[in-house]
Amino acid sequence: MARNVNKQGTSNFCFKLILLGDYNVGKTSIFCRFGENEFKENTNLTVGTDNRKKIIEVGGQNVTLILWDTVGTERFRTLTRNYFRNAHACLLVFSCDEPDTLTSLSQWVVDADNFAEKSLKVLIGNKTDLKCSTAQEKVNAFAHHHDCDIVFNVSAKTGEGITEMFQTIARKLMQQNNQLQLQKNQPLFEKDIHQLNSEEVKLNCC
Ligand SMILES: Nc1nc2c(ncn2[C@@H]2O[C@H](COP(=O)(O)OP(=O)(O)OP(=O)(O)O)[C@@H](O)[C@H]2O)c(=O)[nH]1
Ligand SMILES: [Mg+2]
Repeated sequence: MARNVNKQGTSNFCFKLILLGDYNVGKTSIFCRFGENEFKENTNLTVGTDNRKKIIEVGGQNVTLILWDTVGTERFRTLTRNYFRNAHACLLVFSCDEPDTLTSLSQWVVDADNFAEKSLKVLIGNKTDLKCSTAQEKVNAFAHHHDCDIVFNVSAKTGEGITEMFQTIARKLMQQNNQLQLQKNQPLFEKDIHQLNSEEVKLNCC
């Protein structure tokens, strides 16, 4: 993945992405693959939230992605809702070897629609290195029914599809941002650009 910042070390776009889905589907593993490009066989159940910031290059432009990991366990659900605020994309993760985890994503879609209304909805089938028991037709039908904008199959373990996924999400968000700028005739992320240029980037800038 391209990580170079431009000459000034600045980025013109800043997007907040949030990982959602049942426990054990691999949210933290995707998070670690994104952040450190590593994978651990034995992860602990996530009990809080964490975030990682990374600047990637898309079409010659630097884009800051801030990825938030959340906990999938039902009893922490209300806590997770606090992290939806200002999210540009909700990454809805299921495990392709456990079809039930796709079904239960519909509850997370309700939260995404309620708490991150205008965000991009990205459906992600993780663990493609395992035997996949979720039919692609079911995945596509789910995406269609729930208005998901993009569908990906990835493996946090092997890294397959991960780079392409974040590149595509960033590109799509940049396109949306440009359209909004054209409509409003002003940069949507002016505040973020200013913050990033001032070298006082706070992780909660988005
Ligand atoms: N084979 C395989 N195993 C994976 C993959 N991604 C995650 N795992 C494993 O699945 C288990 C759960 O992964 P986590 O990343 O902790 O899942 P989570 O969604 O963060 O779970 P919670 O924090 O409990 O919500 C771990 O044992 C991981 O090693 C993958 O792509 N392939
Ligand atoms: Mg986790």
